[in-house]
Amino acid sequence: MSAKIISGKEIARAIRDELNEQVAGLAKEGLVPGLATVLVGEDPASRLYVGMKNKAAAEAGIHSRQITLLDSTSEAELLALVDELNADPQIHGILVQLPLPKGIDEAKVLLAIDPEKDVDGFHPINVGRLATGDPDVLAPCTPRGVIEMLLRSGADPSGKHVVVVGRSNIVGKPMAFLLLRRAPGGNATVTVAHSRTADLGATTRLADILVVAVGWAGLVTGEMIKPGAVVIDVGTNRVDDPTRERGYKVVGDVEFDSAKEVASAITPVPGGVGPMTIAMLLANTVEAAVRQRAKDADA
Ligand code: NAP
Ligand code: LUD
Repeated sequence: MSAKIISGKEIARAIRDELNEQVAGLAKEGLVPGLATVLVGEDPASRLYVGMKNKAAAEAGIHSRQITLLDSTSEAELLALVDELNADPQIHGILVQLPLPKGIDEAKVLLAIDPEKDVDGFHPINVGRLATGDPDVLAPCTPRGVIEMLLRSGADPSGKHVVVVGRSNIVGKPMAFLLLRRAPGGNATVTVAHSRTADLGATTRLADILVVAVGWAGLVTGEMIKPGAVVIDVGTNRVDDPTRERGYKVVGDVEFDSAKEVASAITPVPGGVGPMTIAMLLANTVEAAVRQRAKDADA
């Protein structure tokens, strides 16, 4: 048996086509959604992701502003930039790419972003709204992308046992909260595993839907998967590959070749969750712009 491949690339394309139309409609009403991305330092992967985000925003007709700061930027300078973006009426979404260089307190920076402009959904206010089940919250892009992929590929998590491997603030925890929501894409029974989980294989084998976000190439193998399960691989790991010009290839946290023989459906890496993260960032930016307009009209 070989699993169906859930193409994030194709689903993201469909979502981005829908957004193009929505943005064109808003432009006719005089609203151009604006996104600011902030990259601090030289990390090549972060540079690549931020570049892809800005390109995607521009393609969608979203006004995008990329601010690149030196690795030596102080916390005070970054906080001053966030304040400036908070006050800029052309900017509806602010994204500070993580991780930040040592010496900058990530929590402090996330707390400084206006929660209404927090298109990553990382501000504690939004984390709390997600945890309490607020249907209107801006939810983190990667887990929101996973939910969209499940729904659009016919794997509704409602009533299913979903095992999430990883408990980070950017993927694992918000993933669990979205799956628990009493809302479309939610209503799952959720187990969250992590590095202290005693028997990872026994836990992952319980999953009807398995979401893996660890950062360890090939950690989950076919024998750790229940036959027929749906497998979502969030991992994006660069491993050396001298046969390629750039010297590396990108692989997931799931050992694709063994997993595809056991799962009923599986996401590839690349071309799986990654493109969904970017599509959801655009969706959050458009949503933020529409809400800010409504709020300004009320004021
Ligand atoms: P992270 O902050 O490093 O968290 C990793 C999580 O995995 C932690 O909760 C850790 O447990 C757990 N873990 C580590 N080793 C484990 C093991 N042997 N068994 C079980 N759990 C283990 O990483 P992250 O930011 O969530 O990212 C995870 C992966 O997803 C990375 O490859 C990242 O590049 C990728 N990612 C991709 C996208 C995308 O859009 N495609 C977006 C975000 C992240 P403890 O909490 O106990 O340490
Ligand atoms: N910080 C993210 N840090 C890292 N891969 C992403 C990501 C696209 N504030 C903030 O964007 O949401 C974020 N907000 N993150 N990530 C990871 C995480 C952040 C990772 C991969 C991709 C975004 C992506 O499109 C391509 C794919 O999987 O097809 C592969 C690209 C390659 O490396 O060749």
